[in-house]
Amino acid sequence: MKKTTDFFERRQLYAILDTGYLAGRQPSVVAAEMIRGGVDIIQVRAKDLPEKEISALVREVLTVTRPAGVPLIVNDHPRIAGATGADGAHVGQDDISVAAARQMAGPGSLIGKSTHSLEQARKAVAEGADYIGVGPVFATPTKPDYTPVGLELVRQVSREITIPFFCIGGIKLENAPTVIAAGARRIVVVSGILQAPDLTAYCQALKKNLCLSS
Ligand code: 3NM
Repeated sequence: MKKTTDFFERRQLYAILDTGYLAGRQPSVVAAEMIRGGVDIIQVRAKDLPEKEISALVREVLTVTRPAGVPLIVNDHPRIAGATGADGAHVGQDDISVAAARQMAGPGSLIGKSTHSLEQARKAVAEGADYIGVGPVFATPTKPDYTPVGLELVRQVSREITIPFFCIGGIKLENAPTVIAAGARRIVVVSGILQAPDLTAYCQALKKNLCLSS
C-alpha cells in the first residue's frame, strides 16, 4: 500500500483485532465485520501467541484487508510485518526504535509508536514515527498496568503534535465524543468493538462520531 502525504487524512477509526477478545471467532470474519463497519486501519495484536501463529493469523487477516484496501499493522513484530507483506508495525516504548522497526518491516512500511506523555510524543515524532498512539486516555482492562493519561494529554498533544495521533485506551461509543471534543480526530478502539453485540453497527456509530466532528 503506497504511503502518501494524505494517507491518514480520512483514516480516523483504528480497530485492534486483539486475540484476547476473539472468544472463538474466526479472525478474518471479525476483520470483515470491522471493515463493513467502516474501520480505516486494523492492527493484529496477539500478546500470548508464538510468532509462527501470529504470522499465520496475519496472513489470514490480510486475505480480507488487502482486497478492501484497509492497511494491516502488526503489533510488536515488525519482522512478521515484513515477512507477511502487512502494511506496517506498531511498537511500544520498551520495544525497538522506529528506525529499526522500519528496517525489519520494509522501507515503505508504516510504523506507529505508543506514547504516554507529551515528552514521549515529541520523541516519537523526532524518531520518525508515521503516527503515534496517545493513551491510555481512560483506565482499561486491555492494558491494566498503565495509569490513565486523561483528556489533558489529548488537549496538549492536539495543540502541539503535527503528525497523526490516535487516542487509545478505554474509548467506547459513550465517551468517544469527549475525547473528540478534547482534540482527537482519530481513535483506536479494542474491547468496545470486540465486545459489542453488533460489531459492524458499533464501528459505524464510532465512525459517525468521528466524521461529524471533522
Ligand atoms: N495501548 P481498549 S491502551 C493496546 O495507551 C493499548 O498505549 C494503549 O484497549 C496505550 O480499547 C491500550 O479495550 C488498550 O481500552 C486499548
